[in-house]
Amino acid sequence: MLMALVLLLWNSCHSKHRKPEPEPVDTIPFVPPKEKPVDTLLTSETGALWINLKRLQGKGIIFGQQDATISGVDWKGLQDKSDIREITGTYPALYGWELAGAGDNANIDSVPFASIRQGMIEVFDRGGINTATWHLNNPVTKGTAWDVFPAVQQILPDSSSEDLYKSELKNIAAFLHQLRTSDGKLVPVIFRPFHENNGNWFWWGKGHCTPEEYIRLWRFTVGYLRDTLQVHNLLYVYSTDMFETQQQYLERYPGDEWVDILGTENYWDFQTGATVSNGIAQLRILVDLANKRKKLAALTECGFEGIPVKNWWTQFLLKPLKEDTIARNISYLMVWRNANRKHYYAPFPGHKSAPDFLAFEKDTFTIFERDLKEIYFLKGQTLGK
Ligand code: BMA
Repeated sequence: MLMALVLLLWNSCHSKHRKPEPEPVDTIPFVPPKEKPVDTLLTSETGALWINLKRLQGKGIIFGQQDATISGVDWKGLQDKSDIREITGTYPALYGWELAGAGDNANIDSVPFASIRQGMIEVFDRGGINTATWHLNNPVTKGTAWDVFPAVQQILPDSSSEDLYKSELKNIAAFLHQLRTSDGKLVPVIFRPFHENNGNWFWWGKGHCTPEEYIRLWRFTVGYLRDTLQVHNLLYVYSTDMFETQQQYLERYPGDEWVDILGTENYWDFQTGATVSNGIAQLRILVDLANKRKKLAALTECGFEGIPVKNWWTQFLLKPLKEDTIARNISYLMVWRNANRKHYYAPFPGHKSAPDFLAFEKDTFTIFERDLKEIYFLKGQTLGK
């Protein structure tokens, strides 16, 4: 009897210590990283923005437009005006700006940097959010961002044109350091360099640099801005164009410690009912990846040029997003600029989608500037450690 008990005990202890079966590689447990921004020395307003965006997750989607106060259909130049406000009475909550050309008087779309600076400060003072793209000219050929000569390998540290690239970063940093309000606060910016990285139309895109080169470029850019040039008012967005799988999305991902927001850009899938579910499927992957990593997710560019479908805003964009329990957790979406009567992505007074856009704005799930509350203040919460 005693012997049987001893044997039983031995067996059970022993089996507990049996060498576990090796885990198949794809089930290695995922250890979520600590919740902290890329830059732990963020200014308090930038840190508050990051935390408050997290608090807003799932409560609504922030709506943005590129160049919202810089140009509209039939007008140009920074004004207290935006086509969106003409229709809804409020500005978008998020404003996109183009920083390529920093160091010169004007950006690549001929917008003076003095106006960009003033506009970004005004946005901050009104409680809106600024985000910036950087269609940096090809640093080697001096062609545009669309000149796909493979420059990345030549601008990486220890390469022939390293200094050229560093001087571009110094220009960007100088601009960002000057983004100060009258009471000395630095304006936070959600920075989205080297976007649509899986497309082949930019010099940093697929086919013009390897994933390893892209990743090195990204890490160098962030490290140089943050640690060498001491820029502490940026949140960093990594963004692809359309993709199909997690693996594709992550092909050029530089790692969790280098990214705050996971973005994607998709102009196609939301245009017709036939493909909307593809767009939603990608956002589901994005939100899932972001949540696991304690990051944010965003549809960093989308839209329908000319908005030829009159109920596009509520039926093709908002409805599918709102109805999907996962995709609805993206933090923001941004449509592109209203440049002229051919190239525009938001309605203007008299446009056939204007009434639907008004309904889109009135919906409780969209966040425009008047709906944003104290995004730069923290109430009893500090940055994650
Ligand atoms: C593109 C177009 C161009 C512009 C570029 C960078 O999509 O709007 O006219 O130069 O973005 O802003």
